[in-house]
Amino acid sequence: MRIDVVTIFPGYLDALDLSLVGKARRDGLLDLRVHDLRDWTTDRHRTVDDTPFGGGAGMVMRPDVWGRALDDVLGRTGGGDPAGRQVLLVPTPSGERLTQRTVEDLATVDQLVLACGRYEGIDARVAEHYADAGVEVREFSLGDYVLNGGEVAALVVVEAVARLLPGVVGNPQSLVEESHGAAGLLEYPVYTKPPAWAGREVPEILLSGHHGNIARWRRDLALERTAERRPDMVGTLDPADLDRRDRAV
Ligand code: 6GU
Repeated sequence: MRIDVVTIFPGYLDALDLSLVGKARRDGLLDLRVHDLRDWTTDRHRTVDDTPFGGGAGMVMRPDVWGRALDDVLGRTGGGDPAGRQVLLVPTPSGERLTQRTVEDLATVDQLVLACGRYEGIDARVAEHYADAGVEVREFSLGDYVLNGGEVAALVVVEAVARLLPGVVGNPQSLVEESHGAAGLLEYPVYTKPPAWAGREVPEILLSGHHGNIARWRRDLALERTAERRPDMVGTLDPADLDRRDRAV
């Protein structure tokens, strides 16, 4: 998969050289390219923003600069059909909430482009223009709080998507039982050695070697945790699926 990130702070994305994402890049599983938006400016000051029409506080990012950058990165300059499915992702606190379901879908596309806005955001015509040109455009938010720009959201998307690409996570089984996975529950608590620490013992059942009882205990705790911490998620569970999974442990 190819992922392009366009930002005025390319250094923010340096962390993507590290850990599993860095290894995926070096192994050729992920073609990640970070671009400086100012490379597409034409004036001496390398201006990317201007004052908002209609008045108000702050600055808005100019559509002409973004248009040149995105045409290049999406391969829409110099003719020729761009290959495959392209998704333009625009991080913004006014977007749709990003979920694991969306991330799973994004992991199947050929090219993801992240357009990181700063200030009060990007001129609204940019998203409309690329949607009209046949690019899937998704404006997304991480949650109900405000960040200064889209760079942290780009880090989030790259990491969440990259770990779903074939070969990136060593043991694919670790993708199966996690929070926000197919069961629709938060993950159960986990423990490792030593069996006693700070006066606390690991739950005895985990040392019993009885896999059936352990699976039952883990499912009970996942249900309890989800009900306590995320009552909103409980409402979305399908009772028939809950029963089916309950009978399976
Ligand atoms: Cl995606 N961008 C910004 N600027 N703020 C956010 C966000 C995104 N998600 C939550 N807050």
